[in-house]
Amino acid sequence: MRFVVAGAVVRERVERELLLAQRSYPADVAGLWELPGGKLAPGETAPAALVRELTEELTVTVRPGAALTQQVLLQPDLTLIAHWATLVDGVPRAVEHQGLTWVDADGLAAMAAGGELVPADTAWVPELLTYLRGR
Ligand code: DCP
Repeated sequence: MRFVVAGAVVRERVERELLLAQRSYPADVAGLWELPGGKLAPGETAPAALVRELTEELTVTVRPGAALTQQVLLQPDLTLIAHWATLVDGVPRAVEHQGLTWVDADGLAAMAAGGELVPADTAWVPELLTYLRGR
Protein backbone atom coordinates (compact mmCIF):
# COMPACT_ATOMS: atom_id res chain seq x y z
CA MET A 1 0.00 0.00 0.00
CA ARG A 2 1.19 3.52 -0.85
CA PHE A 3 -0.06 6.57 1.04
CA VAL A 4 -1.02 10.17 0.37
CA VAL A 5 -1.00 12.46 3.42
CA ALA A 6 -3.06 15.63 3.65
CA GLY A 7 -2.85 18.35 6.28
CA ALA A 8 -5.76 19.58 8.38
CA VAL A 9 -3.99 22.86 9.06
CA VAL A 10 -5.86 24.73 11.75
CA ARG A 11 -5.50 28.08 13.47
CA GLU A 12 -7.38 29.75 16.29
CA ARG A 13 -8.31 33.40 15.83
CA VAL A 14 -11.76 34.63 16.84
CA GLU A 15 -12.99 31.23 15.62
CA ARG A 16 -11.18 28.01 14.93
CA GLU A 17 -10.36 27.89 11.22
CA LEU A 18 -9.14 25.31 8.68
CA LEU A 19 -6.97 25.94 5.64
CA LEU A 20 -8.37 24.72 2.32
CA ALA A 21 -6.55 24.74 -1.02
CA GLN A 22 -8.20 24.84 -4.43
CA ARG A 23 -6.89 22.19 -6.84
CA SER A 24 -5.71 23.28 -10.26
CA TYR A 25 -5.43 19.74 -11.73
CA PRO A 26 -6.53 17.19 -12.91
CA ALA A 27 -9.59 18.43 -14.79
CA ASP A 28 -12.12 16.33 -12.85
CA VAL A 29 -11.22 17.99 -9.54
CA ALA A 30 -9.83 21.34 -10.75
CA GLY A 31 -11.59 24.13 -8.88
CA LEU A 32 -12.54 21.90 -5.95
CA TRP A 33 -11.08 22.45 -2.47
CA GLU A 34 -8.90 19.99 -0.53
CA LEU A 35 -6.70 19.55 2.47
CA PRO A 36 -3.28 20.13 0.86
CA GLY A 37 -0.73 17.32 0.81
CA GLY A 38 0.84 14.68 -1.41
CA LYS A 39 2.33 11.23 -1.77
CA LEU A 40 4.83 9.80 0.68
CA ALA A 41 8.26 9.26 -0.83
CA PRO A 42 9.76 5.76 -0.38
CA GLY A 43 10.78 5.28 3.25
CA GLU A 44 9.23 8.58 4.34
CA THR A 45 6.90 8.86 7.34
CA ALA A 46 3.54 10.58 6.93
CA PRO A 47 4.42 13.52 9.22
CA ALA A 48 7.71 14.06 7.35
CA ALA A 49 5.93 13.91 3.99
CA LEU A 50 3.36 16.42 5.21
CA VAL A 51 6.06 18.87 6.30
CA ARG A 52 7.84 18.47 2.95
CA GLU A 53 4.69 18.76 0.82
CA LEU A 54 3.38 21.85 2.61
CA THR A 55 6.76 23.52 2.34
CA GLU A 56 6.71 22.85 -1.42
CA GLU A 57 3.04 23.70 -2.00
CA LEU A 58 2.41 26.49 0.52
CA THR A 59 5.90 27.83 1.43
CA VAL A 60 5.25 27.27 5.12
CA THR A 61 6.59 25.10 7.92
CA VAL A 62 3.99 23.07 9.81
CA ARG A 63 4.10 21.03 12.97
CA PRO A 64 2.23 17.77 12.33
CA GLY A 65 0.00 16.33 15.03
CA ALA A 66 -2.19 13.26 15.36
CA ALA A 67 -3.78 11.47 12.43
CA LEU A 68 -7.45 12.00 11.68
CA THR A 69 -9.51 8.85 12.16
CA GLN A 70 -10.89 8.40 8.65
CA GLN A 71 -8.78 6.90 5.87
CA VAL A 72 -9.88 6.83 2.24
CA LEU A 73 -8.96 4.18 -0.31
CA LEU A 74 -8.21 6.18 -3.48
CA GLN A 75 -7.04 3.21 -5.53
CA PRO A 76 -6.51 -0.47 -4.66
CA ASP A 77 -2.93 0.35 -3.64
CA LEU A 78 -3.25 4.01 -2.61
CA THR A 79 -4.69 5.23 0.71
CA LEU A 80 -5.35 8.84 1.66
CA ILE A 81 -4.73 9.83 5.29
CA ALA A 82 -4.68 13.19 7.08
CA HIS A 83 -2.87 14.65 10.05
CA TRP A 84 -3.74 17.71 12.07
CA ALA A 85 -1.12 20.44 11.68
CA THR A 86 -0.36 23.94 12.85
CA LEU A 87 1.72 26.65 11.21
CA VAL A 88 5.06 27.32 12.84
CA ASP A 89 6.61 29.53 10.17
CA GLY A 90 5.55 31.46 7.09
CA VAL A 91 2.33 32.67 5.50
CA PRO A 92 0.64 30.18 3.14
CA ARG A 93 1.07 31.03 -0.54
CA ALA A 94 -0.48 28.96 -3.34
CA VAL A 95 2.43 27.58 -5.36
CA GLU A 96 0.53 24.75 -7.09
CA HIS A 97 -3.05 25.56 -6.12
CA GLN A 98 -5.48 28.06 -7.64
CA GLY A 99 -6.17 29.62 -4.28
CA LEU A 100 -6.20 29.24 -0.52
CA THR A 101 -8.86 30.06 2.06
CA TRP A 102 -9.40 29.76 5.79
CA VAL A 103 -12.88 28.51 6.73
CA ASP A 104 -14.69 28.28 10.04
CA ALA A 105 -17.20 25.52 10.82
CA ASP A 106 -20.09 27.22 9.00
CA GLY A 107 -17.89 27.91 5.98
CA LEU A 108 -16.74 24.30 5.77
CA ALA A 109 -20.29 23.00 6.17
CA ALA A 110 -21.48 25.27 3.38
CA MET A 111 -18.70 24.18 1.03
CA ALA A 112 -19.36 20.51 1.79
CA ALA A 113 -23.09 20.95 1.21
CA GLY A 114 -22.37 22.76 -2.04
CA GLY A 115 -20.17 20.01 -3.43
CA GLU A 116 -17.13 22.26 -3.44
CA LEU A 117 -14.77 19.76 -1.78
CA VAL A 118 -12.66 17.11 -3.49
CA PRO A 119 -14.80 13.94 -3.13
CA ALA A 120 -12.33 11.94 -1.01
CA ASP A 121 -11.93 14.79 1.47
CA THR A 122 -15.61 14.77 2.39
CA ALA A 123 -14.81 11.76 4.62
CA TRP A 124 -13.13 14.15 7.07
CA VAL A 125 -15.94 16.72 7.27
CA PRO A 126 -17.59 15.32 10.44
CA GLU A 127 -14.24 15.17 12.30
CA LEU A 128 -13.26 18.61 11.06
CA LEU A 129 -16.60 20.14 12.06
CA THR A 130 -16.36 18.62 15.53
CA TYR A 131 -13.00 20.29 15.99
CA LEU A 132 -13.97 23.62 14.42
CA ARG A 133 -17.09 23.83 16.57
CA GLY A 134 -15.14 22.92 19.69
CA ARG A 135 -14.91 26.44 21.07
N1 DCP B 1 -5.80 13.66 -2.93
C1 DCP B 1 -7.09 13.80 -2.43
N2 DCP B 1 -7.33 14.67 -1.40
C2 DCP B 1 -6.32 15.39 -0.87
C3 DCP B 1 -5.01 15.27 -1.38
C4 DCP B 1 -4.79 14.38 -2.42
O1 DCP B 1 -8.02 13.13 -2.89
N3 DCP B 1 -6.59 16.21 0.12
C5 DCP B 1 -5.54 12.72 -4.03
C6 DCP B 1 -5.43 13.36 -5.37
C7 DCP B 1 -4.49 12.42 -6.08
C8 DCP B 1 -3.59 11.87 -5.01
O2 DCP B 1 -4.31 12.06 -3.80
O3 DCP B 1 -5.25 11.34 -6.61
C9 DCP B 1 -2.23 12.52 -4.94
O4 DCP B 1 -2.40 13.89 -4.63
P1 DCP B 1 -1.48 15.01 -5.26
O5 DCP B 1 -1.55 14.98 -6.73
O6 DCP B 1 -1.82 16.28 -4.59
O7 DCP B 1 -0.08 14.51 -4.71
P2 DCP B 1 1.37 14.64 -5.32
O8 DCP B 1 1.63 16.07 -5.62
O9 DCP B 1 2.31 13.94 -4.41
O10 DCP B 1 1.21 13.75 -6.61
P3 DCP B 1 1.67 14.01 -8.09
O11 DCP B 1 3.13 14.27 -8.01
O12 DCP B 1 1.30 12.71 -8.76
O13 DCP B 1 0.84 15.17 -8.57
